[in-house]
Amino acid sequence: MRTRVAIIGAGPAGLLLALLLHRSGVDAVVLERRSRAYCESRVRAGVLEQGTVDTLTEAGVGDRMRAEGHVHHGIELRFGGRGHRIAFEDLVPGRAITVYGQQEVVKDLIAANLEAGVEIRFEVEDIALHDFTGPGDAAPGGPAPHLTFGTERLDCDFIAGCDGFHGVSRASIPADRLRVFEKTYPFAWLGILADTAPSAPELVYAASERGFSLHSMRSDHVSRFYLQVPPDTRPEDWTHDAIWAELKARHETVPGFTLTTGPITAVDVAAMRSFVVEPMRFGRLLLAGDAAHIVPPTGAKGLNLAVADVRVLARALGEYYRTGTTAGLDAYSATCLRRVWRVQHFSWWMTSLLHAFEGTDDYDRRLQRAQLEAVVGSRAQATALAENYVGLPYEDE
Ligand code: FAS
Ligand code: PHB
Repeated sequence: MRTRVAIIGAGPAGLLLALLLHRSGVDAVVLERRSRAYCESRVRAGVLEQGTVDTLTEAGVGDRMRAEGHVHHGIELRFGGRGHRIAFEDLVPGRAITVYGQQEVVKDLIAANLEAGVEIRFEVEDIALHDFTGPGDAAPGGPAPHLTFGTERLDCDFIAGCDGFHGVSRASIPADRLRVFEKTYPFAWLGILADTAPSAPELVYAASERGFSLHSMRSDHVSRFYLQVPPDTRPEDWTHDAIWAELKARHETVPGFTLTTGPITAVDVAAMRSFVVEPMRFGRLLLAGDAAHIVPPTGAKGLNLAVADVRVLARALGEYYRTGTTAGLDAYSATCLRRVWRVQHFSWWMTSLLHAFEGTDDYDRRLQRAQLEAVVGSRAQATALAENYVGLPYEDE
C-alpha cells in the first residue's frame, strides 16, 4: 500500500487531520488499533472551544453538533457557600463554548471520512514505524518512511502520530532525542455518566475542603460529574449511593440548590497529569494531540488542543504538496508549542485553584481562597479565565 500521509490513531486528532487533508486533496490512510464501536463509545471530553466548533464546521462536520450541542455563555465557580458566574457574553463577547460529547465528534468525523472515501482501518494491531528520519528529513528525496502491521506494509511520505498518550509513535522516537516535561498531581478524577437531567444550566466547578467536583452534562437527559479522589482509586471502590452522597455534599453548598440523582450508567477514573514532549516533529514523523501533550481536564483543553495542532499540521502538509515548501513543516513544532504551553499553564492554574491538596497548611488554603476571590472579584482576572476557557484565538485567525 502507498499513501502520502499515514495517520496512526482514529481519535479526534487523527480523524480531523484525515478529513482536512482530504479537503485539500492530500491522500491519507488512518490506522486504528481498536474497533469502530469502541472508538465511538469512549466517553472523554465534553467541552468544545469556539475555535474547535468553527474548525469542525469548516471541515463539514458541524450539522449534528449545531443541532444537538448546547452553547453555553458561562460557567459557575462555586466555593465558600456561594456561586459565581463567569459570564462569557460580557467578558469575551462573541465567543462561547459548546457542550457536545467527544464520542459524538468522533462519530461525525468517522462518518464524514468514510463518506469522502478516506480509508480508515480499524483493529490494526502491532503497528511499527520505519525510516522516518535521516539526511534531509523533509526535503523531497529524503527518507521514505513506512509502517508495518501484521503482514502488511504502508509506504508514505509522512507519518502523523495521533495515537494518544499510550501510542506507538512517540515511543518510536529515541528517548535521547526528546525533551520530556511532566507534572503529576496527588489525586485523580472519578467520572460518572448518569441518566438524569442536569441540575444546573451551565457547568459548575465546585471547590471545597472535601475536594473538587465538577457538574457537566451531555444532553437534557444525561449528566456528567467528576469527583476529586485519591490517585489510586478504582471505579469499584465507590458505590453509586456513595457517589451521589459525596456529589451532594460538594454541590449542595449554596441556598436553594438540589442535585437531581438518577441511574449511573458509567464510572471511570482519570489520572491527572501535565505532560509535554519537545520537539513535536522528528524527521518525517509529526506528533499531534495527546501523543505529544496531556493536560489535566480541569481546563477542558485536551481535545481542543489536539484540534489546534491538527489545524497547523494540515495547513503545513497542504502547503508542502501544493508548493513544495517545507516552511510550515519546519515551523510546525514551534508553532504548536507556543499554544501548548499557554494551555498547559491555564490547565495547571485551574487545577491548582480548584482542588484540595493534602498536606497544605492553613496559610496555603487561605491563599487559594484569596485567589478564587480575586478571580470572581476582579473583571480583569475573570476576563483572563474566560479568554482561556472559550479558547485562545489561533495564530492564523
Ligand atoms: P486519543 O487518545 O483520543 O486517540 C488516540 C487514538 O489512537 C485512540 O483511538 C487509540 O485507540 C489509538 N491508538 C493508540 N495506540 C495505537 C497504536 N499503537 N496503533 C493504532 N492506534 C493506536 N479534553 C477536553 O478538551 N475537554 C474535556 O472535557 C476533556 N475531558 C476529559 C475527560 C477525561 C476523563 C479524559 C481521560 C480526557 C479528557 N479530555 C478532555 C482529554 C481528551 O479529550 C484528549 O485530549 C483527546 O482524546 C485527545 O485526542 P487524540 O490526540 O486524538 O488522542
Ligand atoms: C466533561 O464534560 O467531560 C468535562 C467538562 C469540563 C471539564 C472536564 C470535563 O473541565
